[in-house]
Amino acid sequence: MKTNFDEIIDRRNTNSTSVEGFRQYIFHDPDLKLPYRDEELIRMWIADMEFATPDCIVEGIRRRLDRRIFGYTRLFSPEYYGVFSAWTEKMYGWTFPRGDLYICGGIIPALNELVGYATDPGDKVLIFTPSYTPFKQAADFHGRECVCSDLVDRAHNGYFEIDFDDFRAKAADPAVKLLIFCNPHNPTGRIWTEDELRAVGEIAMENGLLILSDEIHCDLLRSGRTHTPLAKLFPGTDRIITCMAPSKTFNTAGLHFSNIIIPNEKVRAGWHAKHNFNVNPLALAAATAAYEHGYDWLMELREYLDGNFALIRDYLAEHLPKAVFRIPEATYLGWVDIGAYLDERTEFIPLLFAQHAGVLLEGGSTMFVQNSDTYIRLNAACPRATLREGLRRICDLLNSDVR
Ligand code: LCS
Repeated sequence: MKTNFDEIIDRRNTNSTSVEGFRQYIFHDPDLKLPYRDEELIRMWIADMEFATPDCIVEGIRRRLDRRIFGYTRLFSPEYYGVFSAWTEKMYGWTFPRGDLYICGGIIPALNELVGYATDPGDKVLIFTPSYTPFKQAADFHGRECVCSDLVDRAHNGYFEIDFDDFRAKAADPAVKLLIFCNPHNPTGRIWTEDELRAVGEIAMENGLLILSDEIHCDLLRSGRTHTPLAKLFPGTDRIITCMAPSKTFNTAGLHFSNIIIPNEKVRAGWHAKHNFNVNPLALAAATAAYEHGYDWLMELREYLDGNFALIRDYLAEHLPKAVFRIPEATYLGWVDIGAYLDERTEFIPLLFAQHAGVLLEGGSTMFVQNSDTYIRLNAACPRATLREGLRRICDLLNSDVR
């Protein structure tokens, strides 16, 4: 492997949300005191990586820096579409017309906009739960009621599925007009099968729903897996809006750049009327370099993450045998049911681990909307030594009397 993913990189004093923002973001308390110094904490929470962005991207940004002027920038030349659509063709066997591609400063800002263009007052928005909380917030933000369909882990072995009876019933509510769909799914790590994707699309469309398919995790797969864009299975439909980004894949979330593919005229009209089309020239250079040159690095990253997940599986099996965990098919996020070890007095799982283990992680229902009371989410995109120490602390705490 050319890349040294074991390297520990100092992120202090970079205004990193992971390093400096956890008090506000997780605990809503900028003055929170913990019995650990900040540099002693193991950070396994927010979904960015402890790995350096690949050199090819840094070089792409550097080439753009050398042009020295960073004035207003928009997507005019066909270069970026060519590079990104070549990536989607190579990776997923799917492309889309150039005119459908829009750039936004993040998928969350895009969802926040799109819910407004895709729904009217009184309409409801459907999501699967547990969910990345900003999906619900995008509905709340517009005053649209959010309807949740709980995923089910029938055999309680960490394999989550859609409850299609429940989904069908909720999609049939005439007020439900929009599905925000996570493909692959954060936090359960599922890559939905083609049959599942077809069923989701068919049920949604039979009931006249639009679908926002958030595919931000689509490159972060276990080795040998493939991603199927939902829109690939429904060629010709204008009812699926696809969101992808280089940010999770290549650890560039701070550059704020995402691809929003909008074939739908109504939604596009709203976007054209209100969206700010400017893009950050350094982010555009980074995204272009990523999709043009980032493939080999990504394959190495996948291999390293495979190893990290094998470590989590083995460590938990040995030290926390009653935890329920399955290596996720996608994402770098492990979803672990620790219900067998929790005391009913535990009010906020992240605080338990921050105070008594010095580990920052997300967990419980307040962080994943619902259907996640006894779960923790472990970000495995860190050097193996960091991961090992995090696991040790988590297991030691759960095997002690403190919880
Ligand atoms: N969509 C999903 C499904 C995500 O998981 C995330 C980041 C985003 C969108 C963010 O997109 P952006 O606005 O950065 O383009 N997920 C995070 C998470 O689970 N914790 O921290 C960030």
